[in-house]
Amino acid sequence: MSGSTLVIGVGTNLGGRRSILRAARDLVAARFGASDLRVAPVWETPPMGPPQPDYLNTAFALELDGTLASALEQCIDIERSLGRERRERWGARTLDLDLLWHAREHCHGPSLTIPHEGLRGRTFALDPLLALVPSAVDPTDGTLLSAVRATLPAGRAGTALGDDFETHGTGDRGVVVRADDRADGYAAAAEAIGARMVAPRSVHPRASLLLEQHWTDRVTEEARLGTWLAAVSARLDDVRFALRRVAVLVDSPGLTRAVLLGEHRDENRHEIREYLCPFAHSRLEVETGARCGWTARFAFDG
Ligand code: A4P
Ligand code: MG
Repeated sequence: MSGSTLVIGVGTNLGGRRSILRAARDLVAARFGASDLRVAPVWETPPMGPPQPDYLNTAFALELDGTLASALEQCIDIERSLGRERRERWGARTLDLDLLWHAREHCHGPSLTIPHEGLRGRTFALDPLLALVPSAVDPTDGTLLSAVRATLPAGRAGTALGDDFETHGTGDRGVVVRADDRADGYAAAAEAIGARMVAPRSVHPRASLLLEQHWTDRVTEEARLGTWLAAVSARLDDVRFALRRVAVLVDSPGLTRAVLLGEHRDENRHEIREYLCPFAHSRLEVETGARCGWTARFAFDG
C-alpha cells in the first residue's frame, strides 16, 4: 500500500456474476493502467435494500495516478459497458463499482463522497477492503477500520475469484467447463472458443461486441449450448475479433445477452492459434444440479 492506494468496491447480483466480476477486473486494470491490480476474495451476501437476488461482493486495489473525479467517471463508464441500468436506488444490477476508500484523500460532495458513505456499516464493503488493506484508516478522523469491522457481526471467509474458469482439455480437443450456473457457464464456454482461436493473454479488452441469442423453441440443454457455441464462433470469425473475456449479462428462458471483450485480430501482436470456421463440435454433454452447479463437456471437431 502507498499514499495513492484506491480501493474500489464491486457488487453484482444479475447475470453470470463471476463472469461479470472477471470482466470488471480486466476492464479496471486496463482503463486505470493498473498492471498491479489486487483482487480481494469474493463473498456471497444477502441483498441490502428491496427484495432481489443475492450479491457477489469483492474489491479491487490499485495505485491511482489521476484524480478521484476521473476515477469515478471511469467506473461509471465500465458499469455501463457491462450492462448497468440505473432504475431504483439500491435495485438489482449487473455491476456496481463504488470508490470505497483512498489512503490519503477524502471528500464529501454532491457527486462523490469518499470514504463511501455506507462503508462503516456494511460488512460486504469492509470485508473486501480489509482483505486488501488490513491496516486501513479512515482519513477523515483517523479511525482504524478493522476496529469498526469488529463491532459488526462476524461473517464467513470469502472465496478466491480465480484467474479463469476451470476449462481444460480431455484429450487433444476436449473441453470441460465447470461454473456456478448456466450464465457463468456460457461465458466460460465462449471463452474456451476464443482461447482456441487466439491466446487471450495477448489480447487487450479495448473493444466490445454485444451478442444476443433469442430462444423461441423449447430445446434440450445440449442443443441450446450447441447453438450458443456456434453463434459465438460465427460472431468472432465474422468481425475477426480476438477474445479476451466474456460477461453474460442476461440468461433467461427467452434470451442470452453477452458482452464479448477484446480487440480486432492482429497477426503481429496476437498469438493466433487456429481458425474454427466452419465451427463443429461433438460429444457435447450438459450436467446441472445442486452439487455440480453447471458442467459442460464438448470437443472441437475438425
Ligand atoms: N457517489 C457518491 N459517492 C460515491 C462513491 N464513493 N462511489 C454518487 C461511487 N459513487 C458515488 O450511485 C449514485 C451516485 O452516487 C453516483 O452517480 C455517484 O455520483 P449509483 O451507483 O448510481 O446508485 P446506487 O448504487 O443504487 O446508489 P448508492 O447509494 O450508491 O447505492 P450503493 O451504496 O452502491 O448500494 N447489497 C449487497 N449485499 N451488496 C451490495 O453491493 N449494493 C447496493 C447498492 C444495494 N444493496 C447491496 C449492494
Ligand atoms: Mg453505487
